[in-house]
Parts: sequence; C-alpha cells; structure tokens
Amino acid sequence: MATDAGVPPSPLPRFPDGFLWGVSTSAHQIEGAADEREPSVWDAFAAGPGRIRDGSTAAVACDHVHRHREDVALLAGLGVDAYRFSVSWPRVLAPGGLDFYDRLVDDLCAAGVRPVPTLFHWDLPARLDWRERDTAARFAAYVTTVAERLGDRVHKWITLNEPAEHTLLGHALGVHAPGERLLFDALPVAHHQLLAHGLAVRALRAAGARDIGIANSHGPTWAASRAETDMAAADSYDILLNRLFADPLLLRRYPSGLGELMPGDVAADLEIIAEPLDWYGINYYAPARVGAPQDAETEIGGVRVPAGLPFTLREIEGYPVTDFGWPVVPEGLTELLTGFRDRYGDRLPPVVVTENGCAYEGLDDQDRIAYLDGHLRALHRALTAGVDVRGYFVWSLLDNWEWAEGYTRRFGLVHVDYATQRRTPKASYEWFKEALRAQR
Ligand code: IFM
Repeated sequence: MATDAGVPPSPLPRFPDGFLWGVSTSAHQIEGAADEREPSVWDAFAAGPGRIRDGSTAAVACDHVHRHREDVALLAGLGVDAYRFSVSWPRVLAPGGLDFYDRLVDDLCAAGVRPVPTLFHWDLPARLDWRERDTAARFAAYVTTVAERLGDRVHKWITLNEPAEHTLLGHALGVHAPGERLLFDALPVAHHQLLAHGLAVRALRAAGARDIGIANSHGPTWAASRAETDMAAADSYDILLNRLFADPLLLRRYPSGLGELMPGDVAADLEIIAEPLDWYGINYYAPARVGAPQDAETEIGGVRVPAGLPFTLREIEGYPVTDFGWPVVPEGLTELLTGFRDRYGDRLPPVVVTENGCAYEGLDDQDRIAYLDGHLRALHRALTAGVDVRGYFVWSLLDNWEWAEGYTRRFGLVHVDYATQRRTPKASYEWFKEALRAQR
C-alpha cells in the first residue's frame, strides 16, 4: 500500500511473461447514442422516479459511440495489451448496430490493443426477461451473430458479466434494472443466465471462437463473529455470492440443494452450463462481513437490504474506504484467489482478474494509485502461492455511468467532464502506464 505521502513504496514485483494487462468498460455505462439502439431494461428503470441517485440516465454517458477513436488512442497511450468492453445486445438488434463494434474492433487491432468483448453486461433488451427460459436461447442466437462478425479479430470472449449482481440487485432486491423485488423467487433468473452462458459457449465454439470465459463477481465472506448464527449466515451469503454461479460452471452442480429450486430439467441444463471454460474471470472489489439476520432493513455500500434474508451485511471496520464506502482490502484478493484454487482444484481453469478498481474523485487520485498498487501486490502474492492467474483488468478506463449511482461515482483512470465530454488522464493513468512499461 501507499506511504504516508500516498506514494507506493517500491516498483511492483515482476509478473510472468505474457501476463495480460488491460482495462475494462461496459456498453451501457459509456456508449450513449441511446437513439441508435433498441431500449434496454435500464432505460425504463432509470426513467422511474428516485431510482438513480442523481436522477440521470445513460442516454449520453461518455458518448463513446461517437468518440471511440479518442478512447482507443487513450488505450494505446496507456500501453495495455487488451481492452475489455461489452457489446450491447439492444444495439446489435438495431439496424447497423453491429457496424459500430466492427469499427471499434478494427481500430483496437490497428492500435495494437486486443479486443476482449463481454456479450452481456446487464443491458438486456427491454422486450426480454430473464425469468423466461427462452431468453437463454435468444442470447445464444445473438452471440452467434456477433461471433460471426467479430470472431476473426477477438482475442478472448466473455459471455456474461456478474450474473450474481444482476440477479441479486436487479431481480431480488430491485435496486438495479429491471427493478424486481423477487427475493428467493429470483433464482430462475440465475439459472436462465447460467443456461444462456452454456448455450453461448457452445454457440461461440460452433462459430470457431476460442479462449472463452465468464466474468463473475466474487469476494471473501467474513463472518461477523464466531457465533454459530453469524457463521451460518456467512455461509448462506457465500453460497449466494460465490458458489451459486461458480459451482454449476466448475463442478456441474448447484450448492446446498439450490438445484431443487431451479426451473426445468436441471440435470440436463447443468450439462450445458458446465461446458468447459478456457479461463475463469473474477471481478474483485471488497470482502463482505456477514452476520445473522436482523428484523430491520440494513444498508451497506449503498445497497438497501430488506429484512427477511438469511443474513445481514455489516460494516468492515479498520480499513480505508472508497467514495462508494467500500473497504479497501487488498489482501482479500489473495484470500479469494487462493481460496478459489483450494475449493475448485484442477476444475478451475486459468484465472483472469476481469475487474478491480475503486471510486474516488479528483485528477490527482493518489488513493486510486494506492488501491491499484496494493491489489496488484496482493495478486502477485496469489501467483507466488501457485494460483494460475493470467491477466488483470482495471475497472475502469473512463469515469462512467455507475448504474443506480448515476454519474456520482468516478472509477476511471481517465476523467470525463460530462458537460464537454473532455477526457483528462488522471495521475493513476500515468502511474498505470509507468507500471506497465516497467513490466515490459
Ligand atoms: O461499474 C460496475 C460494473 O458495471 C460491474 N462491476 C462493478 C463495477 C463497479 O461497481
């Protein structure tokens, strides 16, 4: 971590040759050009009163569709190997929508940056619904269209981004689109996304694609105390956040009897869901501290959690926090990666950290530098402990529309002035550039 002056103490340790360095974004958060695509569930959700902290929408966001050349130049200037972006399904459904990604991928290749598209990052076309099984088959058809067009230039494919968060926040708690408050009745949404993933892996391979992974959010779960009730609550949370999605993918089974709550022919679906992956993407931000259920609603990290769940989220004390209120716990990344290796053993393919980053204001963002420095050292400790990690992507290249938080949280290495669309590299951009240069 940083010294008192905020300056990391020494150069980063050396990462293996061929380690993939990148940055991430997602379509709905940066693209804008909302009138050049079909509506997504987020358009309808954001239009509702009180749902987005600053009352904003992503209609313009970073206007990336019209400014992508400038953003590709920022990527090239940074010196990353790869750029993780997402393809907007609603844009692909619009006439000419895929042309944008064709140009983007061409421009990335010309700049020497390898394209790593995510095929679903929460912006479901408004006319679709993950509660419907048919959405999985439609997703596979869309994936085929994208793969046939871009597959000759894509470096790595990502099927879904964080289906756990999309299920929990969007369908169980209703604080993200589509705003359903289904609590445990949201489980079919998880199953249909997993099925969509498996069908997409098959569709990608049928289209000749290789190097396929998924980006799941994970974090260590810490029980609030050694009391049996807190330990049981932490276990429930761990199952929902970490195992509900990883176990079916890597072990071909649902954890703890959850399979019985899923719709359809679950055994047959698990054969599809567990299609072998070339690599496994992990998005890491912070651990969770979890205690026994309480009678009242709780709020943590900006998320209101209703009473009635088998756990409550508690504050993690003793660590600095980001502007989002999330604790900065780099060692949680080492714990997570070694824990994953121990839990899944040789069923775990090589891992890529597909997101890691923090929300802070300001151009001289020494806190972000300290965050990234600390997490890269923690990642290196996991490598030294024998975890096969092949890459690391910072969230995010640009400040962007942070879902229910609107434009109030800045995660970028590059500042965006939303009034003028002016991009200004922050101190962290220069720091990451130098860190990458030192690894070459
Ligand atoms: O901005 C999000 C991203 O879309 C998904 N992972 C977490 C990020 C920060 O909240």
